[in-house]
Amino acid sequence: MASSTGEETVPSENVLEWAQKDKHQFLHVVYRVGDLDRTIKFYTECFGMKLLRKRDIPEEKYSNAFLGFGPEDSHFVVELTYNYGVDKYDIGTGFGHFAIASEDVYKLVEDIRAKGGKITREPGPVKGGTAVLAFVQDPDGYTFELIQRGPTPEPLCQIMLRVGDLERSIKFYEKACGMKLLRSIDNPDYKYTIAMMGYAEEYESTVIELTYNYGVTEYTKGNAYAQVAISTEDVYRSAAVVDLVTKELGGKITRQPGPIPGINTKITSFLDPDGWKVVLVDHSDFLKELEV
Ligand SMILES: N[C@@H](CCC(=O)N[C@@H](CS)C(=O)NCC(=O)O)C(=O)O
Repeated sequence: MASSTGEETVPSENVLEWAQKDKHQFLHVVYRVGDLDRTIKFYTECFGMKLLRKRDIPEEKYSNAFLGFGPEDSHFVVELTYNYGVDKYDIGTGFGHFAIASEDVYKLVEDIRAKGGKITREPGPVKGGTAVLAFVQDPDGYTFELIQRGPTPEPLCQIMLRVGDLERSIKFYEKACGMKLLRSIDNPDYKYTIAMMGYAEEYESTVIELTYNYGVTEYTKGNAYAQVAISTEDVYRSAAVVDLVTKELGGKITRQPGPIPGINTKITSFLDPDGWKVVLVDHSDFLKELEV
C-alpha cells in the first residue's frame, strides 16, 4: 500500500505488531555463582549437562561458563558468571527455580543424592496435581525442579519467577516479547496461580513459568539471578515495542538498542513490571559470536 506518511509517527498498533511477527528463541539464562568449577562439576555430573564454552574477561574481572543439553544455536543454556573474589550471593525470594525434564525423576534424584546433592523435595506428584516432580539445590542454593516427562528436545525447560500481578505480567510478555500464554493453572488449595509463557509447545521448548501467590505483590530480588536472553531479528524495532509496552504496563528499558562495544552484537535490555531483566539479542549477531 502506498504511503504518504513520510516521517510521521508510526501508530502504536503498528509498532506493537512487530513483536508478534518477530522470530524469537530463548538463548540463555544468566546468573552468578561463587565457584565456577564447583557448579560445572555439579551440573555435568548430577544433571548430565555439557560444558559448551568458557571465557575469561580479566579486564572486567569475571569469567563465564556456558552449559546445557546441546549446542547453543539450537538449545537453551545457562550462562554462569563468576566475579573474581565473590563467593556468595543472595538469591532473594522472587526467583523460583530452573527446571530440568527427565524421564525418570526418581532415579535422577537417587543419582544426585549418591553424588552428595541436596534434595529439598522428594520425588512424587505435585501437591494438588499429578505431575511428578522433585526439587534439588545446586551448590549456590539455586533450586532446580526436576520434572518427569517423556523424551524432549529441550530438557532445560523452565525458569520460574514470582510476580505480583499475573494478568499484568502475562500481558507484558505477550506484548513486549511476543510470547504466548501456553497454559495457566490455578491451585486455590495452595493459593497460587501459574502461567507458562513461551514461543512453542511447552513440552518441546523452554518456557518462563510466572507464579502468583495469592496476595503477595512484592519479593526481594537479591543479587544472584541476572537475566534471560532471547533472540530477536531486529533489536531496534523490538526496543520500540518494549518502550510502548512499558508505558502501559510498567517496567523500563535499561539499555537502548545498539551494538555492545568491543563485541558488536546488538542488544537491548529492559526490566519487566516486577523488575525481572530481559535482554533481546540480535539473532544473526549471536550466531556470529558462536563462530569465534
Ligand atoms: N508458593 C509456591 C507456589 C508455586 C508452587 O507451589 N508450585 C508448585 C509446582 S507447579 C510446587 O512447587 N509444589 C510443591 C510441591 O508439590 O511440593 C511458590 O511460590 O513457589
